[in-house]
Amino acid sequence: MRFGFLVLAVSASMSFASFADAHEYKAGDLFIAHPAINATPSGAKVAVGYFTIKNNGSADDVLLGIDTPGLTKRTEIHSMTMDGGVMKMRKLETLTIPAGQETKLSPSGNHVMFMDLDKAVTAEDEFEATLHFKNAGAVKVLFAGEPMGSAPAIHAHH
Ligand SMILES: [Cu+2]
Repeated sequence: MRFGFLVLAVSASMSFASFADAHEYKAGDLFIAHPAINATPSGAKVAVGYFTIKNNGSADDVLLGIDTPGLTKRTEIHSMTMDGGVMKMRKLETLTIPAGQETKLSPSGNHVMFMDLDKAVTAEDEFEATLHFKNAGAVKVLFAGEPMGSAPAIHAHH
């Protein structure tokens, strides 16, 4: 158990240091706000992440993939659709970020899915990630833990 305690102590001090940041990122024409990851119950194998991207440019960009090596080797982009009253998630190979528009990822729409987790995510966690865009290139961000159930799960209005 001593190992577990050390891991907790390290992640707590990391999040303390970086919470002072505004938690927004600019990369070329893209403005990325508040990458968040939902806390999970213990034993959960997946966690949901989301953020908002504003594309201020005149060309579409494309999100090609996400790396989160400190959390999992497998991070995917998913769509969420209602099919006969059942929510269905599908893996998207890429996600287009249209020019001049704001693209919102959320637990009830397109989202990031962190797969094959071997430990629970807490609201105090933060995970470094690299977002890979076709035009804007590689963008380093932090996914900040959100308390369980804090996200608007059903409530998506566009
Ligand atoms: Cu998913």
